[in-house]
Amino acid sequence: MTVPIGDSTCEVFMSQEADERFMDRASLSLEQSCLYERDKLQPISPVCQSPSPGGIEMSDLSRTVDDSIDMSPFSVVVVDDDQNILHSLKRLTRREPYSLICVNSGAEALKLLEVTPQVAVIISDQRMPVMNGTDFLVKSRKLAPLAVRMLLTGYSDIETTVAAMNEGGATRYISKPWLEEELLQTIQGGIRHYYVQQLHMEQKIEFERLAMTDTLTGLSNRRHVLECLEKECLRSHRYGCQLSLIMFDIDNFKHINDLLGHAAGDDVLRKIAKDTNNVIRISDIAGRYGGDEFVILLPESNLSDAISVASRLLQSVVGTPIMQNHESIISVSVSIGVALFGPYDSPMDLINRADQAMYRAKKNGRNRVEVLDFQDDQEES
Ligand code: GH3
Ligand code: MG
Repeated sequence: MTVPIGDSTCEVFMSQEADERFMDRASLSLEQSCLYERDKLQPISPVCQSPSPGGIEMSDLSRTVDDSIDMSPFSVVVVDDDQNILHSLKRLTRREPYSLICVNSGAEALKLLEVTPQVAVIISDQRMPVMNGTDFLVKSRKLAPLAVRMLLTGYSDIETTVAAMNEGGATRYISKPWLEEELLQTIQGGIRHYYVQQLHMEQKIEFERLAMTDTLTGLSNRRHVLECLEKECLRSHRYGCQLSLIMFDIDNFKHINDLLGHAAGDDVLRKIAKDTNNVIRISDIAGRYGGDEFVILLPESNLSDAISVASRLLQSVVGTPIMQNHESIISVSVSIGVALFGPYDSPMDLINRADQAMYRAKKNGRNRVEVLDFQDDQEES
């Protein structure tokens, strides 16, 4: 089929089972109409499991992955200015589970990479007019950093191959003419390698998320809040932007634990976290500071912005009591301290000031908001 990309079009050839899925995705992401031409070529024999004698494999993480991964969501992009090569590859991969997308030039391939998700393998010819394979592979790294890159060429000299690998990030070299079974295996190996890399990336993101999250409430943990505080204080010093901090603590929380049990106490902590999320902006950072004590960091906020967030939180907490076992109602309140960051403050000065304000709220009867400006310190001292 022909897919329009910008001012030009590209030929997209896909294996039989994958074409409809790709049509859906491509038509959605390209937001343009597509002309669909079903090819009439005959299927070839299924993949053979023999080892690959010719291809150079720089690294093979894929061997650690179960051979049975579902390859149908993945795409393989082939770039070659020779139409016959593209037709042969189309025929060769007709029975393969992944989508094979063929384009005539590096420029078309780059436009395609911008809108195509899950490109696992990029196979490029070396000698092409305008943009050669190495230049294309170098540029493709920005758009599809995890994709496995392969150089497919009939004219190999050592400099070209080295450049494609070192600069273009190619990890496989396939010579023309290719051995069919070897090429199919190499592509599948590339997809498995991509899958592993993607998995590692997802795990890394998940580990990072867990390292900054309080498991009970899902809010930021103390460490992450302090890291953010440090950054925001630096930003405030550098650019002179306002920064406020709210610190609050649940009133008589020990009572709740003693009366209704620790599990009910945990429910209260989760409920308070939910109330907090409901009153803050996306740019605010809410965290559990420890026990029943929470903080909200409010970048680009002056005292009156922070007081209004604190008041909404106070209302939200007392206004929505928790039902326990459909019978008893747990009424909770919080004492809130609000503080403004001063031009000569350190991060801990801001924390201490908010803590002082919160202590005042406790002292003055709980379920209330107290405020401390940095000028209050100066007046007091
Ligand atoms: P105050 O109004 O003065 O704050 O009184 P309080 O009873 O809330 O006193 P305090 O803040 O010192 O009590 C904190 C309690 O929070 C003590 C501790 O057992 C309880 N706590 C700390 N972490 C957890 C937790 O993860 N789950 C539960 N259920 N309780 C916790
Ligand atoms: Mg408390």
